Amino acid sequence: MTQTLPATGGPALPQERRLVTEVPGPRSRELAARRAAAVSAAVGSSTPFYAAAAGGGVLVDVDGNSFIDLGSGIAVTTVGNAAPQVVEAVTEQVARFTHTCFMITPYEAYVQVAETLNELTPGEHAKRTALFTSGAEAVENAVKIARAHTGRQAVVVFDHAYHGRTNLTMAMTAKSAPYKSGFGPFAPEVYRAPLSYPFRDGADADGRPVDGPAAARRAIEVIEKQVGAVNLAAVVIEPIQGEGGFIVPAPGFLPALAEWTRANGVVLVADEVQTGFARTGAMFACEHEGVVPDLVTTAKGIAGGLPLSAVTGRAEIMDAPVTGGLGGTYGGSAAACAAAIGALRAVREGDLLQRARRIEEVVGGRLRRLAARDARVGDVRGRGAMMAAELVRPGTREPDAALAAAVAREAAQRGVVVLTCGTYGNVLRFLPPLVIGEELLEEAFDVLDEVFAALPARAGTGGTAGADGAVRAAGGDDQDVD
Ligand code: PLZ
Repeated sequence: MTQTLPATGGPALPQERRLVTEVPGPRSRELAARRAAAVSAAVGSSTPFYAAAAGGGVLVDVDGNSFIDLGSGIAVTTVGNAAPQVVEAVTEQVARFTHTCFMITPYEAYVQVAETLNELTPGEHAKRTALFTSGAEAVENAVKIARAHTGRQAVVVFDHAYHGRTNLTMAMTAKSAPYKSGFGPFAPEVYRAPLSYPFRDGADADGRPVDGPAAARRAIEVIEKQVGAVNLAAVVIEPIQGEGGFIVPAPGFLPALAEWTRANGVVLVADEVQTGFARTGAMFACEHEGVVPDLVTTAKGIAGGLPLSAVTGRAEIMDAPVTGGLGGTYGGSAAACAAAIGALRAVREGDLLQRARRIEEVVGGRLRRLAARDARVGDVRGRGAMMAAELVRPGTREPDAALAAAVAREAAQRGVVVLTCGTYGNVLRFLPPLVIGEELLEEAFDVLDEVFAALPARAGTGGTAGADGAVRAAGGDDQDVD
């Protein structure tokens, strides 16, 4: 059955869950067949349906089904899809000019975005910003800048880290399949330290719980013994890990690391690509612990869906590379900069920091209630509109990736888009657009409750499905859409 499609996206779309065909419907199946013949099989997708329009808290597919969106295109459409402020700013910009290349003929929007990020990122010191296109590119450039500033080469990253898919960032990303497997050799001088992962840290050799400061001591010991501060340009960390499983380090972990990097002249880079720009209920996740990084990488949410990324940080570090050393044809493109200016307007006009905090209450409450009656939910964590449930075999901490994949698949069948993540592929993550209506959000969790009730306790807990799912992972998570 075909439906008339809405002419535009944005918040004007009816804010409802509506299934008018099976999922995927006939038009999506047609597109899937064309895709199979045209698109590399190495590019995955999490949902089996094709998008036609999106806005507010919904995604509408080409068959007229309307899904509640708890993924925001992996934490990108924070201000809502096709947000009016973004659409207006981009439309106005592309009608004036589409491209000059900032490295050839500069323009005001780039400067304005830099000024804004300098003002918004943590710390009162003098700052500078450079703009790029993708999150991975921002991380690569942060490393280049830190190396130029320190004259050192080594980079420390953490267990479960995700920093991208380019050559340097593959080396920095922890998980092999699907991100790295078969793609080596990887960039040298990247070292991995243990993270603080409260759900899995347990106790130390003396039986004491590994709290934040203890986890930081453990990491610093590895860094000092295996790398040495004199060789170390940068420590790069996601203040809340994204793809690795929405891991919130124990309190005190980040501040202790920050103190150590400061004392040792090492550049602390906060990778806020996923956590940044209002997502966690603060403009940047570092703020929750009062940590002031030397450099911050941003992307995703900052431009309301257009490709833009940035490195922002201490002026003396940012100015260290030779002039012409940073850049790119599209870095800070005019349309993306206009979108970023619109997205920031949307955050302010919609009081979206407050919305993110409210979403934490609603989603956290729903997940804790689910965990209280279903032992397969081992841990509930996150901040703001970046919440997660880690799934395990009841009574253990053994990851249940197959269950996470089954929940996401079944939720999509019922009209709710839920993403998975985690090194073990067993984490459900919730990243709704901050503009989602509260009733719609509650409805999504009613559906999730139904899904958990419908999946018998033993379903999806068998054998190797988890690892298999990971190998065939789609963009950004371990869902298996077959
Ligand atoms: N740093 C913290 O979360 C992107 C992409 C997942 P790009 N994460 C989602 C996938 O399967 O590709 C991300 C991130 C953090 C860097 C990146 C990289 O950002 O814009 O995807 O390059």
